[in-house]
Amino acid sequence: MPKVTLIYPKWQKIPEQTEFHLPPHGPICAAASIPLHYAVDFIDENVDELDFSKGSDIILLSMMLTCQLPRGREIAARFRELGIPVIAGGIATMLHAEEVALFVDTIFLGETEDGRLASVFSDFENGCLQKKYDFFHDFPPIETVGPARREILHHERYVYRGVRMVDLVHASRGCRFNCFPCATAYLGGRQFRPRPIDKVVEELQGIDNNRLFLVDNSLAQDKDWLMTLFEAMIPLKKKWICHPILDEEEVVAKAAKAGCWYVYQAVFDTSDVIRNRVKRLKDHGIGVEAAVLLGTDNQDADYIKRLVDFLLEIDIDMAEFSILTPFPHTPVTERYEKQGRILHKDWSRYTTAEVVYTPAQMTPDILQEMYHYAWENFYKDMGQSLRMARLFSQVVKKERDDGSYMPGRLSAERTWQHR
Ligand code: B12
Ligand code: SF4
Repeated sequence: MPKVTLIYPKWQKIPEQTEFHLPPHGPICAAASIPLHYAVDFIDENVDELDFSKGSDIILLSMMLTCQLPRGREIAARFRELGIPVIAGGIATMLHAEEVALFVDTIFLGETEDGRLASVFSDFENGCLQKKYDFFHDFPPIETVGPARREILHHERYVYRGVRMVDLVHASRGCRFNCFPCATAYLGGRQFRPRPIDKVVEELQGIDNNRLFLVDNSLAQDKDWLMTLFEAMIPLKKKWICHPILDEEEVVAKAAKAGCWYVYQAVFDTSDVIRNRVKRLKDHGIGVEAAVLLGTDNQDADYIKRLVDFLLEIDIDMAEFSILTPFPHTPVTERYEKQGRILHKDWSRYTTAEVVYTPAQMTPDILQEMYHYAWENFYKDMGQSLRMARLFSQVVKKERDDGSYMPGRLSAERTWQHR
């Protein structure tokens, strides 16, 4: 049986974050389009060892983040020295297409479904692999997106303190908004592409994990579809986390009923809009993790201090601080390029933990200090593990209440909660 090695290169995590790894989603979706007569060996370098001597007929390199590029380049070079062809795909390949094309045999731009990746394999088998397969914005019909191939993951490695990590799934692709720090508008052409609800339900039912992460860009794009999706999810009793949800009472209430457990909510100011949004979620028993971008043009050091005070005041459950980073093909980068504010393009340092541009109202050093200030001060009185434990106790309670709790996890969770 011919063999494909599918590799997700490692990168430097934000040092302040709790050290855990989520199973990568892009690669296992791409894997679902690999012809079935290939054996697939999946290596997520963040948790698996990559052995260059193991042998493979072809390498698929999947890169999501800009900071994966330097390692992706090293991996590609080693395999190409061994005479094994390397095909790159994924979000970072699309965002850095010209650069990636220089270090692999073939770049694949776009999504793999509806025969797109199968055509590449057929060229490979016929000895006529091309340099570039360009399906960028030529999206496959959304109903051709099937379940991700989760069986290729080494599940036992996505465990933190004895607790199995969430499994990832998406109910839609694309996003119709165009926020300044985000590449999604470029990647998805501002088209919201919801999957048919029955396909989503079928995929959810097939996942042997009660705890999920709906990685859709935004669950605030189409109210009717959302309400139907949440209604269909209620009987499944899955518990899930997600990016922002449409901030309307009936939608949040339905999300909670459908098992929403906590939300990553972008917090960009100290307004009543944010305060009320967080309150609404919490009133429905949904935890909130603030995703806080530091260094926008309206912020100075005092602003960041006020933001941290505000998060504590509204009793947000968790906060993840990241430094605004000018990733390629985002509105903010276009502006900073014109203004000559980008300091360098050493992609390994584009981790969002390091300042790589000149902020408007602070020096880069002050912004860097304020980043550390934010992490330290938010977690000063209650550390990350304890806050995480509080969130976990909420999900355990929900599971106990509706009978979906898996008792096998009990001891691990007790240990976690008492740390
Ligand atoms: C889900 C997600 C996450 C998840 C990732 C979970 C995981 N383990 O996979 C979480 C929430 C953890 C996350 C974190 C971050 N993320 Co994020 N994330 C996304 C998001 C919303 C969706 C990605 C996804 O899964 N899509 C669904 C899959 C199915 O699509 P796909 O990956 O494109 O895969 C398809 C094709 O590309 C192709 N394909 C994939 N691989 C391969 C390989 C080959 C060989 C081939 C042929 C094809 C192929 O096949 C797939 C099926 O068609 C994107 C936005 C977006 N719209 O893409 C941002 C995005 C990728 N994230 C981004 C960022 C900035 C981050 C953070 C740095 C944010 C932060 N400051 O914390 C962190 C980094 C992690 C960390 N802290 O260390 C940026 C990347 C910017 C960049 N250039 O690096 C994006 C683009 C959003 C943005 N702001 O612009 N993220
Ligand atoms: S930040 Fe979220 S809502 Fe805004 S464009 Fe990106 S994915 Fe869409």
